[in-house]
Amino acid sequence: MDKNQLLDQFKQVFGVNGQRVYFSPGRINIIGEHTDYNGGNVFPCAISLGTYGVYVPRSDKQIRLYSENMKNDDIESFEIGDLKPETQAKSKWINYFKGMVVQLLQHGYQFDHGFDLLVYGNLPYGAGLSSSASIELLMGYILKHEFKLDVEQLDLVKFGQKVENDFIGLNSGIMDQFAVGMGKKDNAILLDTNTMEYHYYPLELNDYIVVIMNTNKEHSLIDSKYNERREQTEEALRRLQKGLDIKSLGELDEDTFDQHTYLINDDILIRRARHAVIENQRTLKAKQALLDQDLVTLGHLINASHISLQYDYEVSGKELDTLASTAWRQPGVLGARMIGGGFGGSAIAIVKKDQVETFKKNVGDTYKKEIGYAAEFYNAEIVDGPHEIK
Ligand code: GAF
Repeated sequence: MDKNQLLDQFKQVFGVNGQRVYFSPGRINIIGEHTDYNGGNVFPCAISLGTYGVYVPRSDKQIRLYSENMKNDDIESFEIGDLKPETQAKSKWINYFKGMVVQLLQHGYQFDHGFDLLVYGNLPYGAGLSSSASIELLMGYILKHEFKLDVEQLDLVKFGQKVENDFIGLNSGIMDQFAVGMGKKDNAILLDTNTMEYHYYPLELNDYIVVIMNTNKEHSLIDSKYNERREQTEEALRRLQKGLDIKSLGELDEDTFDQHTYLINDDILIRRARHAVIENQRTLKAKQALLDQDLVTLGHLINASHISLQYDYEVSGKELDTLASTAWRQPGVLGARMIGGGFGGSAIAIVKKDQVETFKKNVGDTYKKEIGYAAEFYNAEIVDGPHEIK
């Protein structure tokens, strides 16, 4: 839907003209998966698929929300000051919006009136492209601008993570909200989640582009083993701390880790922690490879990331493995891997521009044959974080 269609739809739903239209991106991650809650590095970018919001103020204290993506015509609403998450299944989607209002209220920000908001996402839900962070930061950005709040963008990012942790129940790290909130056109962001230091690096891939491959297997991280993985790496860290003076797995290099696995003394926990440690090292090497324009090495690191997520971290699955391994066999492919939490969702591949169409056809055909339904492909366009659409 373009801006005019969104405004038309707003008029039809709310009976008045929408005042402003906002956009918040989704994200991909070049490399650095399941490292963000282990004090490691991540290397994500914001993408042009995301969430739109059409806004008009109200004179009362109601916040009313309508989603173009829900399969019903219900307008959901809540009163500013109502701090409890929605529990009814049909209303739960508004918790990502409501959670952000609650976070801001809890941090002392005030809203003297409500508003109507129509939202529309072209980011497939459950596709591992961070539709939830996109929504949280859309709401944060709208609130900041409409109510002229003196709040740093980085604080909105942190509030978004708190919404996931405290309001939704997902013990996620900060990567998704950071990538969405701090996104910069044509750049990947290297974030050290230990120190929160970050740098932008132009994603210069010359004759290559990033292709997003959506398994169309919806994943819900809440129902998945995401929180369990986090507990496992935390337990491995506690055991390592008996002999090592470290605060996170991200502080370890490969050799030190290998010399101390006896402290962990559990095969599964060792594999989980090994992924976190080595993936962090891979992420730093990938940043260097990008700087050196050594795209072949970048591709190898991306492939190694998938293998580690598949075998050591065990967050992949038949669908993601089929996409990655089929992609690896195609001409003009430098690397491919699953991204995000896993168990479904999306993968990425770095593909030579003039081979992209053949790539999509070949991978699409094999996927359909092996999995039984179609995957979807998008060319990734790297964009800025949340903004108003003028
Ligand atoms: C999900 C989480 F929300 C992120 O914080 C991150 O841990 C990611 O999975 C895995 O790298 O997207």
